[in-house]
Amino acid sequence: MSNGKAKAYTNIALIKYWGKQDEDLIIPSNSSLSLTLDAFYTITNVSFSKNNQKDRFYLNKQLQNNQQSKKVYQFLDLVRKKAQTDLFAEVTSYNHVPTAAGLASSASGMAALAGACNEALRLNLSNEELSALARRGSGSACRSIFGGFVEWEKGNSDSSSLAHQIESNHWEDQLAMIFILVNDRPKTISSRLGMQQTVKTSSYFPIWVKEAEKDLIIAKNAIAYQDFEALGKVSEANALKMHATTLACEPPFSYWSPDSLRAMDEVRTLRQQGFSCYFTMDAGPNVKVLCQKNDAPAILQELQKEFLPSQLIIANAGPEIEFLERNVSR
Ligand code: 2P0
Repeated sequence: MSNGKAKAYTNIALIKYWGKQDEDLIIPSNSSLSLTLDAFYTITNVSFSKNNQKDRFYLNKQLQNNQQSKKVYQFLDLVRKKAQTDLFAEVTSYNHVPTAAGLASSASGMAALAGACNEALRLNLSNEELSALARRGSGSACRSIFGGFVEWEKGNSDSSSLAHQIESNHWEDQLAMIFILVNDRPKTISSRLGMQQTVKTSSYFPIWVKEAEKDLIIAKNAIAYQDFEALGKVSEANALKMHATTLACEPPFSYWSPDSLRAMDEVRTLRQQGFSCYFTMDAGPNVKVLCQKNDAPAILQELQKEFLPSQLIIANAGPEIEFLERNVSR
């Protein structure tokens, strides 16, 4: 039996990943940039044993059915091939996401699974190699291997599409992200499907890819100069461009709910009042507000006038993946 355990933190993209050039290998059409956060994480234990008759996946103590386990089982097949083993696995995962947050994260989940498999099967992968492996589970997971600001270089092959940390002199420690949870219903279009639809049918997609590459350069410069306004501005603009692609799909769709619009409007109003804050949004209705740590209490206080305390969560920059245990007996 061999056992491995890892803890990985979620990340939120400031320059988004949206669209794949290779669906099977999960190679994106554009490079992306994210901030790893401390507030949400996954701890995963995996044990490969000849006593297992088949793969099993438990999430927060609940045994998941085949449909819910599909991505996990596909990932286990991949690592078995890599490690040249045919042992089945039991995967036990705990998602540390505040209840009703609607933020179940494939990024931290797949990164933790990749890390746990690396330990259990003694793959001895570097963090860069682990990033490329995690990517095969879920694209955004490759960024959760690293802490702070992270760039996922799109690359053009299985081994060249991976993430790395961006040197920032720990500037990320001065930033914060406030989550506005506007809706906890399960999303109707998964990000995987939303991207597919966009690549296939959105006339805005080719423009998106070009814009995202330009935005990435602006964001990296902003990080290099520790220019918060520049980083916030390009992040907000990039999120809006990503969401614009969905409106140009056939049929069109949107991840926004009425409350998302209300939250975005609130951020713009706060800015007009002199608060330095910018929003971003992913493949769901929640709105995330990027601000500087020193300003976070005052911005939170303003947001509390519009939203319930239970709808607001503050996150700070988070660390790289942590390997918790390894136990091998043969
Ligand atoms: C991102 N998202 O950069 C973008 C922005 C959602 C919107 O990465 O198909 O769950 O497994 O590679 O990683 C979510 O996409 O998709 C995502 P797959 P994933 O964070």
